[in-house]
Amino acid sequence: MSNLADTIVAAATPPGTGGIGIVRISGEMTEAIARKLLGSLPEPRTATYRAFRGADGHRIDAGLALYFPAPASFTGEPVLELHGHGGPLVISLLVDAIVAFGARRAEPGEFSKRAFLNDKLDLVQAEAIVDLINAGTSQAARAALRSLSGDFSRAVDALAEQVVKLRLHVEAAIDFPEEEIDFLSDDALLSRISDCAAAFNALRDNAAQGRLLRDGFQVVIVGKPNAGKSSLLNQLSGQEAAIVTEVAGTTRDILREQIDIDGLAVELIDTAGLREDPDRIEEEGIRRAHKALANADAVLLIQDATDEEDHELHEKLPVGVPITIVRNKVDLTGEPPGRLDDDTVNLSAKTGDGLEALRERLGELAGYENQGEGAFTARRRHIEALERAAVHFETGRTALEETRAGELFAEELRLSHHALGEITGAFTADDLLGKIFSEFCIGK
Ligand SMILES: Nc1nc2c(ncn2[C@@H]2O[C@H](COP(=O)(O)OP(=O)(O)OP(=O)(O)O)[C@@H](O)[C@H]2O)c(=O)[nH]1
Ligand SMILES: [Mg+2]
Repeated sequence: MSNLADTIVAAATPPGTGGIGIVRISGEMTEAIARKLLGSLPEPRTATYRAFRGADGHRIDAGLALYFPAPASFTGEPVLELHGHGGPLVISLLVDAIVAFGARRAEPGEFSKRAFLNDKLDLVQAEAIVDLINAGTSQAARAALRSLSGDFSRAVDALAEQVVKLRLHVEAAIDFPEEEIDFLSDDALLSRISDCAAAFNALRDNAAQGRLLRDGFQVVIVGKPNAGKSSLLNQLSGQEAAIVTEVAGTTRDILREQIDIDGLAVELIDTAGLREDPDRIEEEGIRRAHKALANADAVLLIQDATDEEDHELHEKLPVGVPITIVRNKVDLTGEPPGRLDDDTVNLSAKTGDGLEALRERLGELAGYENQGEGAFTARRRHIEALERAAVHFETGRTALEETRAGELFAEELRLSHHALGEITGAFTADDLLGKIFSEFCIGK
């Protein structure tokens, strides 16, 4: 991404109309631009009502100006916020005028990237801004806020420090080769190793929960035509989201509805009924159903309890994803609704009987425990780095046990520490930074 020396500008409020529209400027030229645009520099951190004027002195808008001198600003650079009227045209005219005064239009995530480069935020915190904005449940929002305030980063840093101390311990021992050392009889070392292993496990568990909170849990509903997939989607979501008819092959496209199970965002995906010899449109629907299956965290296989032959689909489903069999229409067969065994639920999508058992099953499958105040959000990127760090740690530990020599262990600990540093951005390659921030919106 581009030069830090540039002064950047973007609308900070979303496109469209609103009572207030905010334009944000950051960089070295901010003061000079403020003088031209507002006539003079406003008092720092004080809302000041001003006219916003273009290069030829004409008024573009008027509103509140807020000036934050460096380094006490979001980006760590001089920042000016202009709170004007929230119309797309007036905002774009204001941005044009600021560009004419010498600023450049910001790229996606560029304000947050500068905050990161100026040590205002670490990477986890920068990502948490996006997670907070996009949070789908109140729990996810609170967890994102906890990541933003540094809870996750502190946990990662604490683990990294344990790894470093362990490495220093090992290296100190290697540095005195004249003393015959047996690492495996060094009790202090062994207890450090097991503390470290426990800390890895605890953080991995928390981060996995954090990722669930952020990304939600995808549940794909499949089954033969007319089994009652769309009826189930409607019942679970409490809305008439999907069309339900007695015609086999009603649903042809993918339908998504989000529900909340104990604070976890669960995305339900209704699909076209799977069968041989479909028509052209249905064929495309079935192709999409298979695609949705490939990304599923769990599958609900809906069977019509009144139809004895409805059983052969099971073998065609992807392996490695938990499948729950939902025997629907028990209002017609007279079977009792509820859990039959671990992965079979009897219910009626028409009356709603047995639905609670299915919700309970979904909660179990997600493996989500509502941790209340302790939770923070995490991303796939964090989980992957954490896994790599844990693998280095375990590889080193095994090497130590097998060779009784510390060198390999020390090297693996160095790599483990490095992987942990990628999470918060202590060690991060430029291309990764570019990738992370380009996923942000412009103005963030
Ligand atoms: N009695 C009874 N009828 C049901 C139940 N669930 C669904 N039905 C009926 O079964 C028919 C098909 O339901 P849908 O929900 O459209 O089934 P689907 O699996 O989405 O069907 P396609 O989209 O065609 O693949 C409709 O007439 C529903 O009213 C149930 O639990 N009991
Ligand atoms: Mg349907």
